[in-house]
Amino acid sequence: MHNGTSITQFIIEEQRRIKGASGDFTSLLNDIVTACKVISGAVNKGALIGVLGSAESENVQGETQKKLDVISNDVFIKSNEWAGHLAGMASEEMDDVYKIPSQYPKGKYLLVFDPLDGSSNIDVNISVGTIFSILRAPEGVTDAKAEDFLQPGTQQVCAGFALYGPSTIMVLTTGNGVNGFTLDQSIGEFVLTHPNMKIPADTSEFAINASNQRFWEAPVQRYVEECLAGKTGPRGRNFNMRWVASMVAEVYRILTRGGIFMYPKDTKDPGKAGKLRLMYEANPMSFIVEQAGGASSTGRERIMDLQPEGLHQRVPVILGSKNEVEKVVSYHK
Ligand code: AHM
Ligand code: MG
Repeated sequence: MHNGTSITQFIIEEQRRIKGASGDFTSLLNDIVTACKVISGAVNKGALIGVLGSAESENVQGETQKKLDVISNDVFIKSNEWAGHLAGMASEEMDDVYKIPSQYPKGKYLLVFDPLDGSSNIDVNISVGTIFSILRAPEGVTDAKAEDFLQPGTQQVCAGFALYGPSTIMVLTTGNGVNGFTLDQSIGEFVLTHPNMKIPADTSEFAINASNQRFWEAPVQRYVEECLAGKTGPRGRNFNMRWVASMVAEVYRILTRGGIFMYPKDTKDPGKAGKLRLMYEANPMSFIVEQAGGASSTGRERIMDLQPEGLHQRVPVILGSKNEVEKVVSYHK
């Protein structure tokens, strides 16, 4: 027996505070939690059940899919299509909107997700995770099209991610702070272990893929150079650096001890504004980070204010401890 609050209890108690809530949202969130537990199990068993390695297919962005990318996407669809809460789903691993099959009832929410973020790390046994965002379907829409999903991040009803690391952790926000839950494998339930997570406003830790340095713009060059100069440089203190190449792991670290994460605009591929995708990476993570007291920007504008132009649109991402994000933004002015 655990003595803490289970995620089920937590979600139901949140629902009670919302007047007139039908329970639809609670039930949707429960299905998402179940999907994450299934994915956690598959990730954990890895080579034992033959799920590592490439699926020998490509997704819409031309990235080679891993077997676990495809499996996780299927798990998310199967867990969430049947219950009648959704008018459509969209994911990193599917070119177009996933229509709810005709035999199932439709609902008022839209679900967008990255089924397995950081999948380049799967085969080397480094943390990966699932990111999701819930939006409301526009009034009267039961069979959502791509344009119905293109709502700014400020419209998100809920955002969360599961992190499959040494522990499996679920981080959630519904716009009322951020809470973290740890999966107790012995009872198969997430238990509230990190209530009201807050990102410290200041930090001496930054995360960026330095192999792209020659492609960065001047403001990011300046910021990183000043951090690297340490105690005798303009910042007057030493900075530490981390790069996991799993956004879920970086954001969790920042929620735990602060930090700044950057996948900025660069000139590596002039056709791409950044690497990370707005709808199922940048927006949900921005919602979580802001709810924990942090900030999130492209360097030029608040990410959650962006009007999305496509399901798989890429954006520059600079997020984390507020004062550092604001410093990088000020260098862009
Ligand atoms: P993915 O969704 O295909 O895994 O890509 C997103 C990941 C992020 O988790 C991470 O921050 C970034 O890509 C790492 O990119 P890089 O390999 O260029 O350092
Ligand atoms: Mg991803």
